Amino acid sequence: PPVQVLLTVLLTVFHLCRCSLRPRHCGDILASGVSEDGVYSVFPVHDPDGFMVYCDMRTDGGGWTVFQRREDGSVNFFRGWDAYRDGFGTSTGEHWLGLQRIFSLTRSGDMELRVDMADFDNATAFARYAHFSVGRDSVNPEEDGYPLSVDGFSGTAGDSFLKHSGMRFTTRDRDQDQSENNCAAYYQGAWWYRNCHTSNLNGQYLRGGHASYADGVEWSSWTGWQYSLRFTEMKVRPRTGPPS
Ligand SMILES: [Ca+2]
Repeated sequence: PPVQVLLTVLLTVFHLCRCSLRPRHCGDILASGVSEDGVYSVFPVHDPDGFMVYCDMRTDGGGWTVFQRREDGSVNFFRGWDAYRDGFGTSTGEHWLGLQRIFSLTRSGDMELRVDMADFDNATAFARYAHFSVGRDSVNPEEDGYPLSVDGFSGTAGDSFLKHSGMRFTTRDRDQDQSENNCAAYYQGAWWYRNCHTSNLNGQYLRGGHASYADGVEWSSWTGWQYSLRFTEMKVRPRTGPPS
């Protein structure tokens, strides 16, 4: 009947407008017709003030909201709790978006995670996880330590993240890992350490092979514990792909 058709049209238009004006994440921005990589404002459902993010609109269909990037060692990643909670660096370069924002992005929908990586010989690999969230079941995510929930691996880099699922975030000044030491201090990073890690993407930017053990930008299933990657990027989008 015409009334139902009209309603469907109106709802579609309303949805498109809402997504264009107040996109929740880069997936909404892509769905509104924008397909250029770059920095955009997003407004997660429970974060009305919004914030700026870098959108990867090309990789595997695009619509990825980037929350971590390493690429040249220009930004110091060996920082304390407040910095990891609030974020640091610049969206177009090396940065960490911040645990509170990652929580905002992943709390309301079922997001997938993609980790893109490159070494110093221009080889690339990726890891993808069908389910990813931070602090999703927490009443107070910061008090809870922004626990990681990740599942459903696929990709070419091998899995170096599943063993971290369920762990709280540890920084050099807030030890929430399962080691008698502080894994962040020991491995010069900040991560959802257990005892201690199979990946350390916020470690020191050591530029390829290094003599020290596991304190660089490591993804052990791809390059072991003594190779610091040239490039890493962590990004999320809705698991079912960009909404239409
Ligand atoms: Ca400890």
